[in-house]
Amino acid sequence: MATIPKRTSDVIDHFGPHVAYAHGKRLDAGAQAECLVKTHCCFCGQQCGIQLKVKDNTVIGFEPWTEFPFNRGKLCPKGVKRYLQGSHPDRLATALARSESAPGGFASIAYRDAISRVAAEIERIQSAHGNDAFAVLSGASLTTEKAYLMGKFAHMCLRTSNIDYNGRLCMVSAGAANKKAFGIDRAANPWEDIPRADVVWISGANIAECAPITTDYVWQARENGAQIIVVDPRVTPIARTCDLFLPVKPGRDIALFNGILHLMIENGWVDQLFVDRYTTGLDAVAEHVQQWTPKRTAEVTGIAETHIRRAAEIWGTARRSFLLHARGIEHHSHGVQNVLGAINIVLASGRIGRPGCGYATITGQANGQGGREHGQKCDQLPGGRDLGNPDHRAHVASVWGIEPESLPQPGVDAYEIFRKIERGEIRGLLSICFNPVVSLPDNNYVRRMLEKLEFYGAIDFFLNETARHANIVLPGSLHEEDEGTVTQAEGRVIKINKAVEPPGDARQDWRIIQDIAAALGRERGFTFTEPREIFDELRAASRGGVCDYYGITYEKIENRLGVFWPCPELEHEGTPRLFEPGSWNPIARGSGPFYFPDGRARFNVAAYSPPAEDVDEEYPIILTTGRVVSQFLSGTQTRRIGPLVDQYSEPRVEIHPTLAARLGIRDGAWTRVRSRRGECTLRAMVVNTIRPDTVFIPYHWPDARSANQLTIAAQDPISKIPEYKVCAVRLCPAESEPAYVREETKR
Ligand SMILES: Nc1nc2c(c(=O)[nH]1)N[C@H]1C(S)=C(S)[C@@H](COP(=O)(O)OP(=O)(O)OC[C@H]3O[C@@H](n4cnc5c(=O)[nH]c(N)nc54)[C@H](O)[C@@H]3O)O[C@H]1N2
Ligand SMILES: Nc1nc2c(c(=O)[nH]1)N[C@H]1C(S)=C(S)[C@@H](COP(=O)(O)OP(=O)(O)OC[C@H]3O[C@@H](n4cnc5c(=O)[nH]c(N)nc54)[C@H](O)[C@@H]3O)O[C@H]1N2
Ligand code: SF4
Ligand SMILES: [Mo]
Repeated sequence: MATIPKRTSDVIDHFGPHVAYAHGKRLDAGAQAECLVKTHCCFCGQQCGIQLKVKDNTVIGFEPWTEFPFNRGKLCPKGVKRYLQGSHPDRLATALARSESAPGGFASIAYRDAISRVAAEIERIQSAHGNDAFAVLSGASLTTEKAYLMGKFAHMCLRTSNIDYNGRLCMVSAGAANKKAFGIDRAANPWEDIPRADVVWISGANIAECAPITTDYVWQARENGAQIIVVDPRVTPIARTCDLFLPVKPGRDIALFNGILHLMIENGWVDQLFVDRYTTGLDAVAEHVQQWTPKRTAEVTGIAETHIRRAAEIWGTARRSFLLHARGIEHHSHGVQNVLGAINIVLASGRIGRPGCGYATITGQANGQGGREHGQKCDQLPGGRDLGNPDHRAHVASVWGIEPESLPQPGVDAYEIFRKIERGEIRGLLSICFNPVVSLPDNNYVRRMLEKLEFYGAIDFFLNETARHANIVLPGSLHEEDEGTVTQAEGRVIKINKAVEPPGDARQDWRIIQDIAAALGRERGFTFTEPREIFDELRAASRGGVCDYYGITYEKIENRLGVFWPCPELEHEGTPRLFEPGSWNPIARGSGPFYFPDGRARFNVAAYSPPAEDVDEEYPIILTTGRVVSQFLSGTQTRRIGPLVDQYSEPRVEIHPTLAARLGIRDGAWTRVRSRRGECTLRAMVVNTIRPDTVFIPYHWPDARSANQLTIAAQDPISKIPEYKVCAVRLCPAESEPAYVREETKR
C-alpha cells in the first residue's frame, strides 16, 4: 500500500493558530469593515443569522444580525469564531495531485490539468467497467443549489446509480420514520411553538451543546411554566435544569416510548377524537404495547418505574406539548423504530398541527434539511421525489430535457459504496463535503477501501483526512465565498450571501462540477452562470413534489427573512406549521392534513430489539459517541480555529466515578478503550453525569484519537444509518502515555 500523505501544514489540530492571519497580516477583528454581509453561520442546522465584517476581500469579524427571527442576534461559540477559518494557512488555493516525491505528499498542479485528469479517469473507469463503477459522495453542508447539482451531475451527466451523501450518517432514521408516519420529512412546527407548549419532551438531543439556540426556546417555555422532560444516558446541560430526567440505557428508547403509550392507553390519556378523525393503525400498536408494562419497561430501559409513570402522566395530561429528538435516538440499528415510537406518543396525544403542539427532529448539518430533499440521496430525485417511481422520473426528466429511461435506477447508501469498493464493483470516486475517514464507523476499513480505489478525487477547501487518500484534490469554496439557499431545522428556506471571492485557483463548488461536465463533453444541462439559475431550475423540478419550492424566489426570501416550504405558488405565503387542517397538501387534496391520499397519519408498530452488539463478559461496557459544543463534526473546520481548540482540545472518555474506581482509572489518566474493531488511548474524564454502565467519547478527532476506530458498522435496515450510539467496549488504565502523544511531543 502506498504511503498516505501526511499533513500539508504543521499548524493544525490541537496545535491550531491562536491568532488569525490573512495574506501574511494579522487579522484585526476590531478594524473598520468595508461592508457587512447579512448571511448565516456555516455550521449547524440552526443556521443563525450573522453579519460578516469584510475588509480587503477577507472576513475579519462579525456583527450580530438582530432582525433575523430565529436567533435574534444570539450565537454559540462556533458562530462567534467561525470567521477565523477562512484565513487559515491550510486553506487550499490550488489543485493538488498526489505525488510520492513532493513534500507533504501532494504537488500543486494547474486547475485545468486537474479537471482533465478527473474527467479522463471517469471516462476510463466508466467505459471499462460500466457507469455504476464510478461513485459520488456528497454533503449536506452544501447549499441546496449545490446539492441539487450533485444529484443531477451523478444521475444525468455520469449516469451512475451510485451517489449518496453524509446525511446518511445523520437524519435518515428520522426522515424514513417521518415519511412512514406523516408522508413528509420536515419539522412539523416552527420553533416559535416551543415556548407555547406546557410540556417539552427532549429525547437523545444534547441541545445546549449541539443546538444552542434551541435551548433558548426551551428556556422560554420553562419561563412560561412548562415542564421539561429529558431522556439521555448523560445528564447533559439541559438535563441539569429539567423537571424530570430519564437516564435511559443506550439503545432502549423504543421500550420507553412503548411503555409511555401503554400507560396513556391504560389511563385514558389518548385523544380519541383526533385518533379517529386523523390517523390509522392505533389498534395494532395498542395490542403491541400491551407487553410494555411499567415493570418491563423499567427492566429494559434502566429507568425507575416511578419515573416512567411520572413521565407518562406529565405527557399524557398536557394540553400543549412539543417533542424534540436528535441523533441520540436515531443513530441506532433500530433508529427508525425509535423515531416511530416517539411519533406514536405524539399522535396518541393528538397534539400536532396546532399552535403550541408540535414535533420535530433537530436537523444536524448546516443544510441537513435542504440537502436531503433534492436528489443527492441514493434513491431520490428533486422535490423529495423517488428515483424508482416512473411518474417522478418522467417529471424530472422533462425538466432536464432527457428521456426518463436514461436516468439510472436507485443506488446504494454511503457505507455500502465502500463495500462495493471492496467487491471491485466501484473503482472510482468523487467526493465533496464529506470526511468519511473520520466520520464513518469502523474507519480503519474505510481507509483501506479508499486505498483500493483506482481513482479518487476530492473537492474541499481543506485537505481533510479523507482527501489525503485522493489522487486529485480540487480547491472548493467556503460558505462565505458563494451565494445560495439552505433550509434550516424548522423548514425555513434562507439565503446565504457571498462576502469574499475564493482565493487563488479555488472555485465555487458548482463551477468545479460544471468544469468536469464540460471536460467530459457533456456540458448540456451544466451551463449555469450563477446559483440563482440553478435555484430557478430546482423550483421547476420540485414543483408538485412533496418538497415543493416553486413559489420561493431569492427576492421573497430576502424580503421575508426566509420562506417555509412547501410553497407551491408565487402568491403562497409558505407553510411554517405543517398538518394544520386546510393547509396545502398535494397528496391528500383536501381529505385531511397528512401527506397520504387519505390525509391520515399512520401509527406504526415499533418493535424493540437490542442493539446489534450488546455487552458481554469480554466487552462489558457500552460506548456511546457524540459531540462537544466547541467542535463540529469531523473537526476539519473547528480544529483549525484556535479559540475553539482551547475550549476542548482533545477527546476524553467520560466515565462515572463508580466505574472508574472499579477499573482503577483516575480523572485525567490515560485510559485504553478497546472494541472488537480497534483500540484508542485517551484521557479519562471522571464525571457523575453519565450512567455507570456507559462511557462517552466525542468523535471530532482523526487518527489515533478517533472514536470511530471503535464503533460498529451495523446499520438500520430501513434508513441505513450507522449505530454510532451503542457498541461494546472494555476499558483499562494505560501503562503510559500513548505513542501518538510521544511522537507529537518530539515534533
Ligand atoms: N457543537 C456541535 N454542534 C453540532 C454538531 C457538532 O458536531 N458539534 N453537529 C451537528 C449535527 S450534524 C448533528 S447530527 C447534531 C447532533 O446533535 P445531538 O444529537 O444533540 O448530539 P449527539 O452528541 O450526537 O447526541 C445527543 C445525545 O444523545 C445521547 N445518547 C446516546 N445514546 C443514546 C440513547 O440510546 N438514547 C438516548 N435517548 N440518548 C442517547 C448522548 O448522550 C448525547 O447527549 O448536532 C449539530 N450541532
Ligand atoms: N462516532 C460518531 N461518528 C459520527 C457521528 C457520531 O455522533 N458519532 N455523527 C455523524 C453525523 S450526525 C454526521 S452529520 C457526520 C458528519 O461527517 P462528515 O460529513 O464527514 O463531517 P464534516 O466535518 O461535515 O465533513 C465535511 C467536509 O466538508 C467540507 N466542507 C464543509 N462545507 C463545504 C462546502 O461548502 N464545500 C466543500 N467543497 N466542502 C465543504 C469540510 O471542510 C469537511 O472536510 O458524522 C457522523 N459520524
Ligand atoms: S447554534 Fe449552530 S448555527 Fe448558530 S452559531 Fe452555533 S453553530 Fe452556528
Ligand atoms: Mo449530523
